[in-house]
Amino acid sequence: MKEQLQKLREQAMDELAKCEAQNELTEWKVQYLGKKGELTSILRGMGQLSPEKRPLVGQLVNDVRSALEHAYEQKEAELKRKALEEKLKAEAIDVTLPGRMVPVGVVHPLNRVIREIEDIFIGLGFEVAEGPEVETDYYNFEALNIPKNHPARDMQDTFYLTEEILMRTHTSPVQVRTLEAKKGTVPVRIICPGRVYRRDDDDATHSHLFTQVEGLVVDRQIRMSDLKGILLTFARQMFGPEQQIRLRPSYFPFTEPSTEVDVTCMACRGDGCRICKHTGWIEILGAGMVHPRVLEMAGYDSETYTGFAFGMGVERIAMLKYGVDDIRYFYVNDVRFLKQFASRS
Ligand code: FA5
Repeated sequence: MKEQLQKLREQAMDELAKCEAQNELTEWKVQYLGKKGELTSILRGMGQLSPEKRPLVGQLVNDVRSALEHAYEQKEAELKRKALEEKLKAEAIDVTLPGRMVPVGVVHPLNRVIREIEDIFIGLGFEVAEGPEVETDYYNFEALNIPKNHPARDMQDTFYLTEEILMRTHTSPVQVRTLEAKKGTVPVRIICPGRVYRRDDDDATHSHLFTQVEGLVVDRQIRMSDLKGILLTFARQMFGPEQQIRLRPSYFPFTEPSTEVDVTCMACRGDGCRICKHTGWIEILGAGMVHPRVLEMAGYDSETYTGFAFGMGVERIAMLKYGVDDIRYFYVNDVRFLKQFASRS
C-alpha cells in the first residue's frame, strides 16, 4: 500500500509538472484529488486493512493528499501568473510610439474673413442678420427702388428661377426684410453676410457666385459722416492702423447719395502697382444713405429717420488681406491653397 501511494504521488507530481493550462490542471485535480479520484479509491480500500495498519496508511494518504494539494496550489498560481504575463505582453502599449496623424480641416479663408468682419461689427454694436439666397423680385429689386424695366437692373445680371423668383444678386434685400421685421422701431444696426449670384463672366476678380456683407444702420440723425467713421474704423481693424479709405461718388437706386469705397492697396501700400492698376486704391464696397423711398416702403417715416447702408465683397477683402491674385482660388477647393490658411490668425 505504501509503495502504491508512493507511486501514485510520483505519477501525480510528474503529470502535474506537464500541465500547461488551467483545463489540464482541473482534469488533473479530478483525477487525483476528486471524489472519484485515485486517492479516494485508496482510502475506500482501507476497510480491508487490519485495524493496526489503518492509522498508518491513513496518515500516509493524508500526507500524500496535502502534498498534492500544496503542489496543485503552487502550479495553479504559477499558471495564473504566466497567463497574466502573457496577457500583459500581448496588450502592451508602447507609449513612445508617435501618434497617427488624423487629417484635420481648416476654416475656409472666406469663412475666416466673414468671422473677422462679424467680430469687428459686433464690437461696434451691430447684430448679425440672415436672409434667403432664393429671393423674390420684390425684395431683390422693387423694394430697393428698382422697379421693373428700370435700367439699374442691368447693373446686376440676374439668374431668374421664375419671373418673380430669382437668386439674390446682392445682400441688400436683407435691409428690407430687417426693416419690415423691426416694424418702424429704431435703432436698426445689422450686418448680413451671405452668398449672392450674378451672371457675370468669371475672371480673376469676378465670380458668378460670391459673398457679400451687407450693413444697415437706421436711427434718428444718422449722417454720411457716421458711415465714413464706421467704414474707416472697419478698414483699420481689418487691414491695419495705417489704412486710409477713399469715397468716390457713385449710383445705387436704393441710396442717395451713393458712394463706392476704396482702401489703400495692400500690395504697394498706396504707391501704385499692377494689382491696383497703378492707382494705389482698391474698391471693396458700395454704400450710401438709405433712399427715403426705401425707408417709406418698409414702413419708416423718412422725415424722422435716416440711415446708411453698405455692401462689401468678401472675396475682394480676402484677396487683399491674404495677397490672393485670383478670386477663383476660393472656389476650386485645391487643398494646396486651402492648407496655407492652417496657421494664420
Ligand atoms: C451692390 O451689390 C450693392 N448692393 C452694394 C450696396 C449696398 C450699395 C448697400 C449701397 C448700399 P456692387 O454691385 O457694387 O453693389 O457690389 C458690391 C461689392 O461686391 C463690390 O464692391 C465688389 O467688392 C463685390 N462684387 C461685385 N461683383 C462681384 C463679382 N462678380 N465677383 C466678386 N465680387 C463682386
